[in-house]
Order: sequence, then C-alpha cells, then structure tokens
Amino acid sequence: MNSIPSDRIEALAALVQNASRVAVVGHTRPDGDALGSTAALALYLQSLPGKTVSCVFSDSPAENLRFLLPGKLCYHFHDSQPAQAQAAVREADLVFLLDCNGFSRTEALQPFLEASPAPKVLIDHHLNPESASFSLVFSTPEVSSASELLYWILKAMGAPVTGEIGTSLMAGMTTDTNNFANSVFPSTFRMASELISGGVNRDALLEQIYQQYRQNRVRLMGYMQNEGLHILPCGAAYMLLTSDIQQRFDLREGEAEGLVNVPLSIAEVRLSILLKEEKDRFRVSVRSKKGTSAQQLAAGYFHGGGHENAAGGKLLIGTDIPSADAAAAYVENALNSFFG
Ligand SMILES: [Mn+2]
Repeated sequence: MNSIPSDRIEALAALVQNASRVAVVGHTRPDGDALGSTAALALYLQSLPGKTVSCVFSDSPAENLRFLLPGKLCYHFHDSQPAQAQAAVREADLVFLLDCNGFSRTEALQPFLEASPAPKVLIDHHLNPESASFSLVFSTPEVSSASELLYWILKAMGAPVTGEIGTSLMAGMTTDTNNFANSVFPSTFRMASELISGGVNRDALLEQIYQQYRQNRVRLMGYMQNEGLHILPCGAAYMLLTSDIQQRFDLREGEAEGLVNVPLSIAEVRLSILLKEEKDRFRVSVRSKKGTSAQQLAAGYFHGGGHENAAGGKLLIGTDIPSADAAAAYVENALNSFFG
C-alpha cells in the first residue's frame, strides 16, 4: 500500500474535529472486517472529547462474531431496532462508511444514508468505489482489509492504535485474509508485527475466531464435502446449501463460513461457489484462484461483486429462477458460459 497523502489526513482530522454526532456504518451481514473496523474507528472517535458515536448496521451480526462488539460502544441494528438505526443516521453530522464501496451494500440503510446531508467519509478496499457519494474517500484494493487501511489512517493521524482498538483491527485483518491465506501485502505483515509488539494477544484472538464453533458446523462441512460437492469439467466447483440441509444440521448464521474455500484445495478447481438458500433467494459466495475472477462471475451472473478472488452476490427465486429447484441448472449454465 502506498502512503496516504497528508492533505487527506488533514481533511479527515478537520471533519472529525467539527463533528459532534458521528455514525459509523458497515455493510449488510457484517463480517469480521466490517465489525472490527467499525469498532476500532468508533472506539477512537469516542475517546475524543465531545463526540457521541453510534455504530449502525442493517442486520445483527452472527453469534460467533459478537465478541467483536465492545460493550462500551453504542450499536443499532436496523433489523431489530429500525427507528433507532434510522435516527442515528439522520441525526449524525458526520458519517463513515467502512468495508463497502457504496450505500447499496448497506441495504436497508441506503435511503437514510442518501437522504443525509452530513459529510461522508469512505474507508474501503473493494473495487469501484462510488466516490461521488462521499466528501472524502480512502479506497485502495492494495490492502488486505478495511481494518488494515484504517490502521494506517489512524497511525497517520497520530491516534493510539493499542488495546481494544488494536485487537479489533487485528481481528478484522485476520478474518478478511483468512488468517494470512489471501490478500496479504507487505504492509499487512508490518501491521500485524506492530500490533503484536504493541501487546495484541493473537493467540486469544485466533481461539475466539476459529475455535469456538458448535459441532454442527464441522458435521455440516463433512456432509457438504461428501454429498454436496459438484465439480464441473470447466474447473468450477459448486455447493447448494438448501433450506433442508440447513434445518437438518440446525445451521445458524455464520456457521457455513469458510466452506466455500474448501474446494479450491483441489488441483483442477479454479473457482468455487456456494449458494445458501434463504427466504426468497440464494446468497452466493464465490472464491477463485489467481488468474480467475470471482468478481466477474459475481457481477455477471449473481447481481454482485467484491474482490478479484473473493466475491458475493445473490440469485433471486421468482426472478432469476422460477423456484429453488432450478438453482443447480442456473449455476451450471452460468459456470459453463463463464468458462466457455
Ligand atoms: Mn473487508
């Protein structure tokens, strides 16, 4: 990552200085990076005098990520408290959007963000930032995570990046890189090294992230790899996590995390896609090896996008396909045409 221009750091410092009510917003279905980066930024802002800070999300986080919500912060989740979440955005005189490239990735919060006259700051590492919607943009794909980008921004501002702030950023970077397996840059190791030197307990963090699941997750992973994995001659693998399977394993939000990566360990598989059935749609996760674009598949066939090798989207039941039963045929057609 290149160093951040000092004029933009000064512009950010001025916006922060003039703000009294700040809303820190992350993307829908928040992952470790969205939660870690928003928590770190909110903890920093709350440490400054005269600021009221709220973290706002469209939906509540998965159970296994709740350890990333520091108790001293104020959270509003639109799915459980729509009025409070809307008010936090409406009343803010400064809005931050983290770990997504535009308002649409906040789903239910989008209209309230668009209606807000407050200055808005984007801190993100996805492709194609919607820069016109923001007063100030920090965006580069040359960084592991929003948490890492925020780390370098806070350092440039002279903010203390220790304690809970450092731990939150380490958690966000660790989950987004899949524990240093992908999207790792020289700056990522520098950040990790500095944070560990500064006292972040990485062992405790790894246990919280990767070793606190229920049995159900491991048993589901085994079942899907045995019964649910389809490999096409074009070099793509797909898995359908239907409602039936989710019920059979009593699957909870977040428990299928990481499953989509498993088929990439097979030599002939270039791209892996997992479709998880929900009410009126399948939620789609795509991962690929270098040289194959997960982002293009997600954008071209699944109303989505993301990063070059890790992307997401959706397949709408009733719009894209007539019923859930038609998902496999749609996916096979999409994959064959994408690789054709
Ligand atoms: Mn991220």
